[in-house]
Amino acid sequence: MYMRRGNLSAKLLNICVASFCKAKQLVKAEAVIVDGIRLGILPNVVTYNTLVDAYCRFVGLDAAYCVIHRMREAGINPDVITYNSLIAGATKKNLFSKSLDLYEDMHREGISPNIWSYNILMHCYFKLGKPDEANKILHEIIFHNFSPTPVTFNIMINGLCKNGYVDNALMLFRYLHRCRFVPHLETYNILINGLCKSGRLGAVKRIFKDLGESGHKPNAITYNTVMKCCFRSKQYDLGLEIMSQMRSKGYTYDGFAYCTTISALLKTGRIYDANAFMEEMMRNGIELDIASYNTLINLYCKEGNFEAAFGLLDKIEKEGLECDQYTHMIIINGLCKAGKIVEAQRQISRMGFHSNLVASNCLIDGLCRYGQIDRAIELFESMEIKDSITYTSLVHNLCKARRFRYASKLMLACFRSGMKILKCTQRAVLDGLRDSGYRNDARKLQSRIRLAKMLKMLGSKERWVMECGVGHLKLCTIDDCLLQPGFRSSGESYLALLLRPLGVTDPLSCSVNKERALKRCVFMAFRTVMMSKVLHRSSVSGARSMSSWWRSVEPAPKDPILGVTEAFLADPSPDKVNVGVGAYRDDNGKPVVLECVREAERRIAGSLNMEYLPMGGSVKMVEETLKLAYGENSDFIKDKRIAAVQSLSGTGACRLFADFQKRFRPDSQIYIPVPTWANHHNIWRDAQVPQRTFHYYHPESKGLDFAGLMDDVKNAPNGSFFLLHACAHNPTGVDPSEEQWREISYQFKVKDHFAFFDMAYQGFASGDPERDVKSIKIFLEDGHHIGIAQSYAKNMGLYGQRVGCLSVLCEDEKQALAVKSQLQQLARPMYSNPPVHGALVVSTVLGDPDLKKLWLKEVKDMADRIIGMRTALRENLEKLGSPLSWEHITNQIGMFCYSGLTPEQVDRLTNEFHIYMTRNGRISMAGVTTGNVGYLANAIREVTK
Ligand code: KET
Repeated sequence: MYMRRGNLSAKLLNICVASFCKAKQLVKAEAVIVDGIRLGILPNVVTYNTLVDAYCRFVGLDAAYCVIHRMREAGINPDVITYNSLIAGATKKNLFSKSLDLYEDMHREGISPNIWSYNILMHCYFKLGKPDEANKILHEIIFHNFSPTPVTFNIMINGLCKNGYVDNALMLFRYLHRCRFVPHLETYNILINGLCKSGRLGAVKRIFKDLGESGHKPNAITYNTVMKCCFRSKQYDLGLEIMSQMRSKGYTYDGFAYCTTISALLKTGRIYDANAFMEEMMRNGIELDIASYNTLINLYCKEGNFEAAFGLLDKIEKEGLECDQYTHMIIINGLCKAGKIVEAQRQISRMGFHSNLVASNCLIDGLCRYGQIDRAIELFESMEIKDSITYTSLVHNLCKARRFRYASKLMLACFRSGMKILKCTQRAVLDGLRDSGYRNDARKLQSRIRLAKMLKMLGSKERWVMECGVGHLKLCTIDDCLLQPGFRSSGESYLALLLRPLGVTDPLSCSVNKERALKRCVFMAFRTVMMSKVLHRSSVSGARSMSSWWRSVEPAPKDPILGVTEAFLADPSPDKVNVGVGAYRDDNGKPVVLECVREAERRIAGSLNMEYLPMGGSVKMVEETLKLAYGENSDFIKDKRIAAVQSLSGTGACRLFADFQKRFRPDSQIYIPVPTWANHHNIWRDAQVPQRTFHYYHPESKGLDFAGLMDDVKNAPNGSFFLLHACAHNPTGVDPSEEQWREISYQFKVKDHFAFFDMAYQGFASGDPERDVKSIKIFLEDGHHIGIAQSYAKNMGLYGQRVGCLSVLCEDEKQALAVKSQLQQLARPMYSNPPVHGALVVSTVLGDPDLKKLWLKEVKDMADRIIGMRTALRENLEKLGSPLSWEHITNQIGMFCYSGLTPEQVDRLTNEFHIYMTRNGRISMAGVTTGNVGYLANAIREVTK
């Protein structure tokens, strides 16, 4: 009870609600309203507006809509303030088009916008890149006799700058000035920033001066922006002056200000001042990011101040920051450039960069610069991988040392490896050869390079030039060509054919003046022969040449789950037991085809064609599948609010969703429980969505770490994506209780998180698919927009048929259609459309009441057999006198028992008892049978003694 009768008034109610809302305590605000109603004080439009605003800010638009709904039910209509909150809420979430829609709604309801509505609207138009529309709003403001507020002008100036109309922004600003309208300091800053981004230093200086005269005091943002502009335009002294003004005004420097100042000082050669600043920065404990450190290290290296550079390296380490790939390279490069080759080498070996291409390139460059070209050549020869920089820098330096013949050899090697060398370096080699009397070599080199380029164009590699060279096609110059016996026989008739139009009948005895034409023809003939040889070779020994393409490919690590099956299959022992993969077996350990599936197959046999399914898969199958997850009579299905496509089983559904998430929320992350199905990590990794984890399992209690889970949900940034196992959590077999699911759902609502349910085991938790969707039902009741991955691998035993479904619940039918079309677009380049057979089996089973009943019974039988095996395994272990507690075997649910066995104990089970399971100690209870449960219990007892 927050209120007592007696001192009540609607005003007081509103004050209470407003203070709770301000403190983000929406639950309490709601409680006050409830109390008020109970005591006869009804909330008025102000109360509701306060709530709407708070929900928009802290929860989300949907929640705010709920309030509006209540408001209307109470007979109070939303007003312009209500709508402004909604529009601002949508804008804050970058839903600019939504804001425009809301504005339209407001219009339709006959509510007139006020100046704030116009301001937000203008901002949206600018954000949407429609400055013309924004301009219209300004006219509308004036037309309706509203006075623009300072914010209006800020939005205008900012929007114009951001949309590339800096001059217009400047004009508007000047106009305001003339009208004696005093702009805010923020307006100045916005304009300075816009001008700075387009490099208008002159204008920046003028505005800065104006600002000084306007009575405003520039703040740290102003100084930083002006200074940034000065440095960008290379006006270092001016920039430094601005910075010192900032200091004299008592503003403290931040990391950015320090870095730019230090960089400017270094660039203008004031290294001591720079050092002093650096020391001061360190004294003040300013934290820098690694990119800033890199900039500073680079500047110090350029100045030759390696002591300072290494000092920074130490500092990075002390701060526990991680160097990125450039940090060490910058130092190595600096050392090499300064001729400190020994130090550079020491650094290389300290970092283990011996085979690092960039480091070696730096060394080559350094050695050459300081006249040690033979050592550079030695290093070059020892390098396994080289790039065009390696070649270019060595060739360039060889030319400088007038070693043209060696340079020409390297240049040719470079072209033959399919890389390029700078044109000016090529010219230096050719000119050098000619000047030193090797005219012939220069000519040969030119034609060989042309050939190498041609071969590259043909897509062949260095090997081809050499391998072809074993036979008669070694010749690379045109003159040589004509003298080769092998070439003559194959090329001559071709030559004759080509030369006939020129009136040349005997190509070898043509006159000198036809030489040019002849050479061209010979070259073409040579190319044709070469090409046929290349094509022939590649078909004969394609495999051999391939091996060099994939030289860098290492064997992939074994999959932690499917790798267990591979090892099991390879084991010849008759005693072997596979409790690795989550696949159901009957009591004889044999894979099961459900009776309902057999019957469905009988019914569909011969009746179907093999046409492609649509990109979204079988409509009927998807329809039936949605009913299983969302409920037989779900309104969401009726209202067509679900975007759903058939997927390649559960894995495919997860992957499709992950790709969708990456494409449309590219900056988002996914929160994954610890532990989880190992493939979840792979899926989101390959979709390039960064992963976070949340607490789920408590190893000591062998139950749910509910407190840890809730903390992680609360601490995740608002609007995060969470992966949840809908039921029968894999691998732990631990699910939240109904009450806990409700609390999770509530907290998700408060934090505006998105729940993605992976439901691979519907029916395996309780034996009844309908009861297993409890978690989803709770989330749906609470109004979440969720995503679901469904799979028929386990509950219909359709493992290898790859049938599943991905669904995303949307705001309305229009959105659902859009989302579905995008899901299909993602599927098209991956697999075009899903397989047809399994989908038909599913739709046949679920579409027929009798078969569906049979299916439900068979699911229950499978679940019951697993439950029976849990009891049997526990009893056996207890009978064998194991002193450990095995209670969790029967407490956990679903297909797996998360036994608590250590990886070493699992290894012993495999090596000594031929029992195969994943190294995290997960036992697939579906693989346990009356026949092997005793053996399994005994082995477990042995390794846990
Ligand atoms: N989600 C979970 C939680 C899961 O355990 C699996 C399969 C899947 C999705 C994917 O199943 P699909 O066959 O794509 O519908 N898990 C078992 C098999 C596997 O690892 O592929 C397992 O954990 O043994």
